[in-house]
Amino acid sequence: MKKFLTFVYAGLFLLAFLPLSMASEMDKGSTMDKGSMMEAEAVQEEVMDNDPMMDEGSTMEEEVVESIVPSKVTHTAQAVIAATQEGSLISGTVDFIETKEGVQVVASLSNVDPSGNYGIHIHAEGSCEEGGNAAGGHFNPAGTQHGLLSQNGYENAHAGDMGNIWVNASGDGSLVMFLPGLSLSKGKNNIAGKAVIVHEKEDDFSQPTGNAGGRIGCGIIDLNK
Ligand SMILES: [Cu+2]
Repeated sequence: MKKFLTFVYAGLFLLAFLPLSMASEMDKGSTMDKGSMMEAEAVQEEVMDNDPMMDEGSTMEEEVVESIVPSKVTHTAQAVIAATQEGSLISGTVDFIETKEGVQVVASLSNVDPSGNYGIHIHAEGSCEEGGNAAGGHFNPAGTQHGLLSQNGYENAHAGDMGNIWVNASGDGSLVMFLPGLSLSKGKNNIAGKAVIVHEKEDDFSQPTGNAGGRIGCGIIDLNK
């Protein structure tokens, strides 16, 4: 019991002070290693699960997204999405903005029909050949099950599991999400040079890959020079 309380207090402490300490760490120019980041996030999630006051899971994520300031950006990249099937007009961009905390994803699609959710993932290979099939399976350096990275984390989702992008009646879709622990420059979660695949159906998060069907759009994540 005492151990558990210590754990909870440590979590609350991190929740209250982590953003501050992270900011000061970065101002000093020192690097925060990924292991301790992941631990901190695991503790945060644990506390949130146990605390009914913190039921709005998206609130923290939105705060992180809003907190990205240009001076903290370390790398950026863009995948230009093009159709993989003849006759399809799908187009768009997926921008990736790296900070020391992770990568913000800003996706924008056009000419997608009909309205609905479309699975969107980072796949393991950097190729859009063969109708997108050359992109291989989901980017999954940790060898985990399929899920939604922003909710399930690296232990229960592939690093490439961005989930779905909602397309409206005009055929336009947009998605903004922050993925802690992804990188454009180093480590096993480096997504630079990988392919983004847009699927023909919704990712229903079933195993092994979300049952999202064929590949209608593809683009390679190219670092911006
Ligand atoms: Cu996919």
